[in-house]
Amino acid sequence: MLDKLQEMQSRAIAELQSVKNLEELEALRIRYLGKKGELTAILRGMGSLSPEQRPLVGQMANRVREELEDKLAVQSRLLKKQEQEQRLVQEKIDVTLPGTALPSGRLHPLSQVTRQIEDIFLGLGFAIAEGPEVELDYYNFEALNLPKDHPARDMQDTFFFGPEVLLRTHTSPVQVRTMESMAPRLPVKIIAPGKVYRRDDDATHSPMFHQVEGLLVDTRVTFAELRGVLQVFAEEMFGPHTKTRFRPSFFPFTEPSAEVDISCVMCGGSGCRVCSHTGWLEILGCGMVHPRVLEMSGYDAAKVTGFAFGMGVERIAMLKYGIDDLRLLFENDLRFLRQF
Ligand code: 2U9
Repeated sequence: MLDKLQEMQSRAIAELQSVKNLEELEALRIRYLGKKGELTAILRGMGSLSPEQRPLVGQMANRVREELEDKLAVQSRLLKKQEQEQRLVQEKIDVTLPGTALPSGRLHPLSQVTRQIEDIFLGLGFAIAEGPEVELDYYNFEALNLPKDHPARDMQDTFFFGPEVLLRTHTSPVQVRTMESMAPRLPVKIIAPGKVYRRDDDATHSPMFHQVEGLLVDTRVTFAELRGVLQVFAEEMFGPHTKTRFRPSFFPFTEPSAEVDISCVMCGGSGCRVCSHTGWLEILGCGMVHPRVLEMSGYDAAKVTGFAFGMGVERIAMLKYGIDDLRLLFENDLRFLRQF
């Protein structure tokens, strides 16, 4: 049995010299020292030995195991080093090469336009105000002088959660809430950007869209100042040659009220398909805040005046970028969005 062990050891050491990689080395280890390996098999045969021989063979077996384990460890380190050196030669990594650039994301065109509008009004001294999208009937309608029988209150136009709770149909409740919390302090000079909801869904209407409304309340605020502010806005948004015109209109919350057109962004005013050959494009509505609206939010209409305006962000974006279908803004098709 001692001879058998000796022979096995010599054979294992000889084989070890010709092992070419770590897989072969592991296979060799299992073959000789594994649970079902040769050494285990030899040790199993010890049962037939005499009590004198048994410890001798046991000691020898342990020595063989230790020696083989040492040699395997040495060979393993050697092979690992060789494989690593080979990889370094083969891979030839040039750490000075520039990395692979990741495509950078961008803001949705509606977010970009909203920020442009915000920047223009921030530059004019307005602050940005925000408020809830789920609103009370009082802030969305009542406080804005929209009487109980006004068509905008119809279920056809408004998403109601209950008799007094709804999705805001404009951002005006933000201005009402701001006035209510500030009164009687002056000036109130804010814009209210955000999502609004109306029960409309076709090529030119989306049930959710974005507005930016503005409000300036102070002593001696005039319609002339409203015109000046909106002229600056039009020029900064659509270019320095942009003209504006005001047409009389009606809103329950402003008196007088007006609709504002800009000279056509496509033809400059000479008339084209975009402006239906009128030379003008409607961009927003505005007016002097109705005295009843001022009073309801805690201001003395005999002492203060105010102007307000409201615009649809989708419409501004479509005019600015020449987008002809509102739905493109909501489909999230990257081929479209990547253009902005
Ligand atoms: C308060 C008082 C007055 C906000 C105003 C408009 C005129 C207007 C439309 C533009 C396109 C809505 O998105 S749209 O369909 N808005 O024409 N909005 S004046 O007037 C206010 C707001 C708040 C306290």
